[in-house]
Amino acid sequence: MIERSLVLLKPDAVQRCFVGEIITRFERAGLKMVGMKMVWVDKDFSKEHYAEHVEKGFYPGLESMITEGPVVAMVLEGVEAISTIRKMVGATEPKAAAPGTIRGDFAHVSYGYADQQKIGVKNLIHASANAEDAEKEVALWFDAKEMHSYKTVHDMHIL
Ligand code: IDP
Ligand code: MG
Repeated sequence: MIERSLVLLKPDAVQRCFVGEIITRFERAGLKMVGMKMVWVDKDFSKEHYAEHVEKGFYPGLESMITEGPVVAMVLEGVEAISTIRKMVGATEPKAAAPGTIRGDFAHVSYGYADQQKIGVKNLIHASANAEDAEKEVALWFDAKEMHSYKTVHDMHIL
């Protein structure tokens, strides 16, 4: 039941200096960081990561948004981590994201606004949607040697 998920703190999160606050939420929940690095995504890599969206109308704005500055990429590990992290992240549209979620607490914009501005909706964070995506995304972003197994103090109490 221990899962790994790819989490990206998108350029808006990095530029708004919320990296620490967001990582703290995952640390407090006892999720373990098993990989982490800063990456400036180019257009080709964006098309690989967002392959399912490339043909959609909002893709050009999404590509500009994800390539406009570096992201912090992480692999987080924990019990049923994929769905737990998605719950902590909240709904895709910040306007709809519940208070207490990362997107609901740190943003408020709507799809309508993002589409009018022709930008991807700035919602701070990406997290793998399901086990199949997590496996693909972790392999796309991280080499095996960039990931680490170690014990945290949480392991004793949470697992
Ligand atoms: P997710 O990030 O919650 O998994 P997806 O539907 O996979 O959401 O969309 C990927 C990203 O594309 C979103 O996080 C958001 O930044 C952007 N996006 C999705 N739908 C729209 C839209 O309708 N307008 C503008 N940007 C969008
Ligand atoms: Mg998605």
